[in-house]
Amino acid sequence: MNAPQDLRPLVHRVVGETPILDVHTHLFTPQFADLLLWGIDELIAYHYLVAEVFQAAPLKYDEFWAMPKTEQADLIWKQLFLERSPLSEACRGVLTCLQAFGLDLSSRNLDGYREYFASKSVEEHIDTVFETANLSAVVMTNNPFDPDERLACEGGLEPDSRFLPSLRIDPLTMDWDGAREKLAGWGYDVGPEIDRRTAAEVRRFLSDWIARIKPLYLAASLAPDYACETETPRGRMVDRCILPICRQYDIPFANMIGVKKLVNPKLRLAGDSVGKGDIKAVEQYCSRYPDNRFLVTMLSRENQHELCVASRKFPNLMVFGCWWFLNDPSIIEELTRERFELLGLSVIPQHSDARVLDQLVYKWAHSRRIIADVLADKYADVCSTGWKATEDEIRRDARLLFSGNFERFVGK
Ligand code: FIX
Ligand code: ZN
Repeated sequence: MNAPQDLRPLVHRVVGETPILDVHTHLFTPQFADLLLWGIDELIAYHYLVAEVFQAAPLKYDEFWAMPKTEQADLIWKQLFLERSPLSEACRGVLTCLQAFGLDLSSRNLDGYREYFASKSVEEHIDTVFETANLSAVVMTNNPFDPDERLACEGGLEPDSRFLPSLRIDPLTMDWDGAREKLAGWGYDVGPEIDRRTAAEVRRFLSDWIARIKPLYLAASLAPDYACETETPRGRMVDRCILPICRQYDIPFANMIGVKKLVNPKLRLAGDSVGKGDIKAVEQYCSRYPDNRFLVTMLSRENQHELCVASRKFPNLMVFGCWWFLNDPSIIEELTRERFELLGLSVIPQHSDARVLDQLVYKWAHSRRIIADVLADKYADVCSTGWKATEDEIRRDARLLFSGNFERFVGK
């Protein structure tokens, strides 16, 4: 039998050439003006690096937060890049971006890097980033409870084929008392209990926003104790409001399970942490609501294998991404291997979670390389039997992973 094909170079080329639809980001179209973060100071002052600089240097929270973004970036650059090597994934990511934009990393001249970004318009930079990262589109996180976001899209969303909408509704599942005050202020007749009238009004609120922004999915981040329950406020919200609306508009409910909000509030956005979720919640929702579709990502590494097994049991469950604290090379490789081995190509292997436009460049450069390596191993395994994988088939497979599975699952 002739030697199995060495497909590795071909797989890396095909994966690199396959445009990606990034299913979860915190990016915005220019319609949202300053809510779209970009440039070197936002890159360096990313909350991942904020957490790391407080580990590295004796800082006072209030003093740090009182600094303008450029001073925060100067301090982080000094502490994490100059006074020690930038080895963390978040630090490395900054350097990957600068390299991709053709900047001289040997200079380590932050003001010089700033001049590059200052010379660009946001529209021009969006083109540069999407082309460099080879993205077809990103899905935004559109939160109607954020006052700035509401203002920006009160009149509806200007369609933009590169920035696709999702509707993010955490306050409905995490803070009903806070959410209902806002809903009442917006003219929805809601009360403290999620009874028949209030549930109908919450569904009206969701319908109004689905009409306004036409989201590809509804999404909520959920605490580790998330459970399939019907008699708690959270359970009633999901059972009586969210899932019926998702069925009515035929869109998935994206569950991001396992976040512990603000374990250190003084770190603000950097203060969230992780907790192991209960896979029973995923199994029971998928089983009890067969007419709903669930996009699921879990934040704890300890939930990943059982999430893969659950996905084998329920066609209405699609696993996505290596979320947040899992978005590191060693864990991306581990998760991608077990997913391909248990689910074949029926998975959305990654999302970027980018909060700063430029991060698309590094998050996808790093992930593409790992996913391509694992894919090449899997093709080598099957081709060692004498099976042949053609370039067209590898392109077909890559398209499934990087856009097709998601587009089919959301009905795009
Ligand atoms: O809930 C989420 O969408 C999380 O991804 C964010 O809250 C988190 O801050 C983040 O950006 C992680 O990468
Ligand atoms: Zn996110």
